[in-house]
Amino acid sequence: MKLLFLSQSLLIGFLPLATAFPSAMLAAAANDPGVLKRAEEISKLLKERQAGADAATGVFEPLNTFNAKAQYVNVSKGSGHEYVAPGPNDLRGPCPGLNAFANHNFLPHNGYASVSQYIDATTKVVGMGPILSVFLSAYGGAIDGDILNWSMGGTPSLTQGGVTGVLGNGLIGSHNKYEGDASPTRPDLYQSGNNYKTVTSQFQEMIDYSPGGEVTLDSLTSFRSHRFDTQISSNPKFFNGPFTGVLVQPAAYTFIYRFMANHSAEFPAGRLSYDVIQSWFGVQGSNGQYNAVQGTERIPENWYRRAIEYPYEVEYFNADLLAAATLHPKFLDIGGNTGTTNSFTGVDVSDFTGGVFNSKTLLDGNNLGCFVYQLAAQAKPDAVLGVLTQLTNAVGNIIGKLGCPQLQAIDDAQLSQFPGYSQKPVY
Ligand code: HEM
Ligand SMILES: *[C@@H]1O[C@H](CO)[C@@H](O)[C@H](O)[C@H]1NC(C)=O
Ligand SMILES: *[C@@H]1O[C@H](CO)[C@@H](O)[C@H](O)[C@H]1NC(C)=O
Ligand SMILES: CC(=O)N[C@H]1CO[C@H](CO)[C@@H](O)[C@@H]1O
Repeated sequence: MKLLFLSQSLLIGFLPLATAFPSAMLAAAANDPGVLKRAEEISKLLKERQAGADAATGVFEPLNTFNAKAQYVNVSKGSGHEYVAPGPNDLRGPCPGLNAFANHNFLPHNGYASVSQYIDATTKVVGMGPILSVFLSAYGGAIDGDILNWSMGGTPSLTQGGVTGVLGNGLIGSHNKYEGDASPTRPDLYQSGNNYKTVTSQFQEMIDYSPGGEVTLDSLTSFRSHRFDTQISSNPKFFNGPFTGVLVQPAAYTFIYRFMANHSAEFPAGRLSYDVIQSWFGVQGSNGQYNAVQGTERIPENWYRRAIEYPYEVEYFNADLLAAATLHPKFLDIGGNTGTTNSFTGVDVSDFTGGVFNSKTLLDGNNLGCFVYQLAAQAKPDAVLGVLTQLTNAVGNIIGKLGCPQLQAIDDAQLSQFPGYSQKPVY
């Protein structure tokens, strides 16, 4: 049995974050006493079936605070953020949000950026909460780059990333570490040979799952369930990883509504029309005759981001994660197909985590949040996590805040039975 011991600093909890981060906001969020109360409220709504996948919306966005001036994102001509299509030397990858940011010069146009630049863009342009943003951005540095900088596409060339660019393989090269299976519009790596090009038919299916002209969190959650089942029945190497399946996969679905929807006084929590999602995903043509062109993701003109008062922070994301898993418990099944289609086998959560978590209590309190963020370490078993200060601080900040039971070790040998895990990707 191979045990991975998590570094001491990961377990301590509150460590100061680097000064570059918006520390006042972080401190305010970390001291918020309402976290558990809100989790209870949401699980009550779900148990009583008074709400669906969007149960968290009313709890986290109780008031209409729409402010057109503050939420408007100006991408019109002369703004400095007009759309510029990527050239052949620009890095673009599986994330439509980051691709769009680079196309609009909210991130460097070549697609290679520093952790601070990712934090700045995600918090300002779409209202990602600072703690979630620091975590996702720092994780990119640790997994995909050289800690300070990373590529949103593939491996940067020397000219794209300078001498520091040679260490990481970018988001495209992070299969099972950041990038995973059953994505909304991207294919599974071991089934299709690529993990980042938008598949037109998958985009069309997402629209078909969302009748009535708009895409909602409910429609996206049903679509995710369908994608999950489709990949089990078609990809012999389908793998639902502990981190990529349980944390990144839900983000790939909830971010669509939470970050891409347009906001207005009438729809303060957002309304995501076909036109708006089409632009964000870089899809040409019209319903029934779409043509997706990965890399051309675009922020629509006249678009209003989420409310300034209600950033999409860790607890909000966790609540969405919990709601989706309550509706479809299979989302939490860590495991995969064993080499043939429809052979999905799950690992025992309790065995996997040395008894700290088990599948029966995973949906209680903050257990699910604690589980997934501590698993962030699992994705980079070869690293001495103690030296990855940015990442360990970010994870420590989250698990300290959630009051987590301490995960001492992960038995990742259990995953070796899955070809989708044991096969090493070639980049
Ligand atoms: C630093 C912040 C971010 C990081 C590190 C990140 C990383 C990733 C990664 C690794 C994937 C691939 C996941 C998979 O295999 O399914 C992904 C997909 C995705 N991301 Fe991001 N992302 C970030 C911010 C954003 C933002 C701000 C948005 C929305 C504006 C966004 C929207 C999406 C969507 C919709 C997908 C799924 C694409 C598809 O398969 O259809 N992301 N992101
Ligand atoms: C958006 O930017 C353009 C170019 O700078 C400017 O002319 C326009 O007034 C701006 N729009 C708003 C609503 O601020
Ligand atoms: C966003 O909503 C406002 C208010 O309804 C509308 O004027 C604007 O055109 C919408 N933007 C997009 C991109 O649909
Ligand atoms: C090559 C490159 O872009 N390096 C950058 C990495 O990040 C640091 C810190 O933000 C920058 O100073 C470098 O220029």
